[in-house]
Amino acid sequence: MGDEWIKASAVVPSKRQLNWQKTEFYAFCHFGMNTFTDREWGDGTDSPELFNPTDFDADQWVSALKNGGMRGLVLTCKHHDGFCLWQSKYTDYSVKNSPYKNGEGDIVKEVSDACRKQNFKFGIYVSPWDRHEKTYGTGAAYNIYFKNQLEELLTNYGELFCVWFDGACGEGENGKKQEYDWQGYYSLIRRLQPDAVISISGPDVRWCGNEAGVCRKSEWSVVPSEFCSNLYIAEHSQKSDKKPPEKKEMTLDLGSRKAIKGKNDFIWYPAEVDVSIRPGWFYHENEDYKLKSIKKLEEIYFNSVGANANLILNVPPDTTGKINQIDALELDSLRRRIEKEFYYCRSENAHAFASSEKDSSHAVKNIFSDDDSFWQSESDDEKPEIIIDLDGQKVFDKIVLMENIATGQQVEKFTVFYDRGGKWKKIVKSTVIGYKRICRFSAVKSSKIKIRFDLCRGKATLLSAQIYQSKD
Ligand code: FUL
Repeated sequence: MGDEWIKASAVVPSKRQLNWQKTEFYAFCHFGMNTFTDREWGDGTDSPELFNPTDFDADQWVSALKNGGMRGLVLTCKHHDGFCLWQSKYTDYSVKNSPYKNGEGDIVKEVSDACRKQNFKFGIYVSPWDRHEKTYGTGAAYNIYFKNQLEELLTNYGELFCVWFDGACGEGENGKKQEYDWQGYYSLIRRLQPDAVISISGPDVRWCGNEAGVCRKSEWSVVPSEFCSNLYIAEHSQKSDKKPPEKKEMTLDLGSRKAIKGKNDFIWYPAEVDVSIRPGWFYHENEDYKLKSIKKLEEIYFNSVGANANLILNVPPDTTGKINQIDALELDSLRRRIEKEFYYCRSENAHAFASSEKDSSHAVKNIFSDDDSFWQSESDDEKPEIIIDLDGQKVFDKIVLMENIATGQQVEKFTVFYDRGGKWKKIVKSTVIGYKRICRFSAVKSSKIKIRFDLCRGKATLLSAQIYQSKD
């Protein structure tokens, strides 16, 4: 006991997890029966006749989301009401019995085609909890049904970057109880879409634990494997549409040395922050003027993408079948605002010096390269330091650090200083870095920066360090 952190330091991400992490910011599109019934959770009894987008335009979705700075989208192909947005062979409760394109339409096809056309990643949300399907709650029969549907989605719509399984279930104590064949679902996905991550009720991506848009201050991607158990996930997921999980309900420390004491088994299980641009997940006209402010969205962005988590921001298309202009405009402003934050790159002509380098292929100059090369300290360097010379006095208000997570997550504590009249002055004192840590502070003017790695598990690494100034 006491050396759990050594074990944790050896855990690395899979290739699919690495690729997912690089996606950083993408959209959730909640669209389905609830869009037309003005509800959040349907009970599976609403007539397919109600599903009737009058001006459906998937290209418009992708353009609007791309213009918001996002890199992909995840579509709710089937929500808890069981209504399918594709022509499933296994149920009548789908678009085939709706007026949309006289029952000939396939929303999943149109959205996935639009994504591919615009080089946008595409992922699927399929709710395991199904309130329409009769076999739900009977065990094997429902599992066969679910796997059949999954197979349709996994084979007919091109490459998927993510399969999002919701842990929510509102059946309650006396409701139906379905034993899900999780391992069967997962092996089907691995076989048919080996590059897709399985998120939330799955082994690849961890739900941050709330729907308020915040992750932990110290978000570890390596956690004890118990956090990936389906039982644990179900217990912490939503049980009613009235009360979304809040931040105060989540466990605040999953991965620190203290938190992992006495644990034996660790996994790479990075966090995703899921939050909606509107109060609800589905479109409701009466929420048209209740969008989160740009300031709030920007804060969410920095506190997720900038704090070692990915951000899935829900933008629900409206009853016409388009992303509402209000949301599209907001996304446009958000992208502009974030671009302004990274207006000047102050590390363009910079040089770096390190207290140690493992060898010449792990030189500190690698932190400014765009490729996969990275810096690594010597094993006997207890408190490695990097000094960045900015090539003259520069004003800056941000430093973006990235560990080389392909070799694990190592940094536990670090401090950043700037040179003020020949003395080092502290500007940032923080915990984990992980994939990305965006440190923001009031603008300073200086020609040098020092990064000190105060506590690391394995050897400190940096894939990249960039210094920015925002435009006023
Ligand atoms: C929750 C669901 O119950 C909500 O309706 C929504 O889909 C959200 C992303 O997950 O658990």
